[in-house]
Amino acid sequence: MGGAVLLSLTLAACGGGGDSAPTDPNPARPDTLDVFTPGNVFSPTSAEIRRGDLIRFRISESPDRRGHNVIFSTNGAPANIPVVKDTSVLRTFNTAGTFPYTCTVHPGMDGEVIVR
Ligand SMILES: [Cu+2]
Repeated sequence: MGGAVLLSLTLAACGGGGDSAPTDPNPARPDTLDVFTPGNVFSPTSAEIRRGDLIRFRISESPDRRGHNVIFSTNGAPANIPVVKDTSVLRTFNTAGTFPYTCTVHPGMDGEVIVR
């Protein structure tokens, strides 16, 4: 009995392999969409989701090794993300609208989230 519990805990801790992203507590709903930073761009540049869904910003090391941030510029947007690298950060969008954001480390590195 106790051995079975220990085994399941061990398996849970090892699950996911190399994916270090935070675990979605409800995989069916809401949905989570990944936005990557391949170089000094956000991809996809324009991410469309439904209200209540999440964006997982998968922020990698930038070519200049400074990392990236995500700074929103409109009301109703989730909290900004400070400069990070090699990290995934989840943000929930509970308000419909278009939410542009920028990385202030790299001028011109812009994106938007469209919430239907
Ligand atoms: Cu950047």
